[in-house]
Amino acid sequence: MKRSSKTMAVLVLVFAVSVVSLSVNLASAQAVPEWVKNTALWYGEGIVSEGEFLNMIKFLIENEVIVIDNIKEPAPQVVDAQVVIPNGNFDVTGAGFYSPLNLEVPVGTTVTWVNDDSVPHNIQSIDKTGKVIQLFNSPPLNTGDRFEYTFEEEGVYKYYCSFHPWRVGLVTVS
Ligand SMILES: [Cu+2]
Repeated sequence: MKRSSKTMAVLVLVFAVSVVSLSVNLASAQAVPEWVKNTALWYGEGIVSEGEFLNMIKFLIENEVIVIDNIKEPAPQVVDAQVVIPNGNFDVTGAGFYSPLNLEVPVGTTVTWVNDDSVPHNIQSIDKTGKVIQLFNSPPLNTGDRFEYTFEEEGVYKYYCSFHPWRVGLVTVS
């Protein structure tokens, strides 16, 4: 009798420890509905069918009680279609190249240029020989100003700043 009550005490202790760690794990999870617990119990006892048990798990996934990361739809790829004109871009000896110097985007992307430099710049599309063409041509952009252009056709597009013509950048559309 004494031995069995000792065994009981150990069992209770083990049970208590496992209950504590379980409730800690579940502290941030959503509550599991009572009927789900019953379904699990009844499934274990052979009262409900495997189909019902699996439906219950489906319910838990659909209602995000169980979250499985790789089942979720991949988020649409956000194309970073921004070109920063960095501080110091005006300086012919500096390294203030457009960032990125060659922006690669899919067809239909709207590209935004942002002037982060302390002086005005513009964006002028140029042909292969460096001559300005009327395709995407911005007014002077002061610090913080933006300019947008949507590229509807594939190609490699060159541009420069007419104030600082040594600053040539590329947009590659594919
Ligand atoms: Cu410039």
